[in-house]
Amino acid sequence: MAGCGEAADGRSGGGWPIGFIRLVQGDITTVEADAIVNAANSDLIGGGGVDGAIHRAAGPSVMAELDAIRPKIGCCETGKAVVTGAGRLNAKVIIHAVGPIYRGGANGEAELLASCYRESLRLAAERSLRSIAFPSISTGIYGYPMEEAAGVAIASVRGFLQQPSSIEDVRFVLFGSAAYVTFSRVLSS
Ligand code: AR6
Repeated sequence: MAGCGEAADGRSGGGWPIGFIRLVQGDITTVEADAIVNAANSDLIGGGGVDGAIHRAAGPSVMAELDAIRPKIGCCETGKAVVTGAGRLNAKVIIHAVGPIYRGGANGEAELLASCYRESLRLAAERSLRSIAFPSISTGIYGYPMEEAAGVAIASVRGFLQQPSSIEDVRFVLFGSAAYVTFSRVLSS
């Protein structure tokens, strides 16, 4: 299903070529990108949704790496992320970002969600990676309303892309047409 819809937000400024944001409707486990972002939980123990799908598709090496990371860091705070190899995914790394559980929107959710995107981009840029694919973090089991989440996600990525970095291609891989249409509307507004 990947690639059945696309919208793009190309930007350049000050002579420095900065990244493109693209929207794709589909399953992130089928996408090719230097970094694939997972919507993880702070225990890094896997779960349902895109987390379950990524672990199933990537294979056991990814959980084995998380098993080694966990004792060193305890847990991954909300808004932060950790990096593993990508197992069988068509990627160099998986960035496991922990989004906020939505509790009405007045509990710092937007800043924590924005931080997930910034941290993931920072970790990818630190590794000189060029392309990164995100799911819509927090909008499934964690209950973040899609329209609000899309606004935060796109603003956060646009903010990051204002600075020079290795990142050229940022894709949101949206599961289902409702998510795709919502992100398209927000991207073009
Ligand atoms: N490709 C792209 N997007 C997907 C896919 C997929 N294969 N599968 C689901 N989505 P969720 P969260 C979308 O619930 O809300 C897990 O148990 C989905 O439609 O995966 O951040 C973790 O372990 C939704 O729009 O993540 C955590 O405990 C978006 O991905 C918890 O869920 C995020 O939905 C994290 O909850």
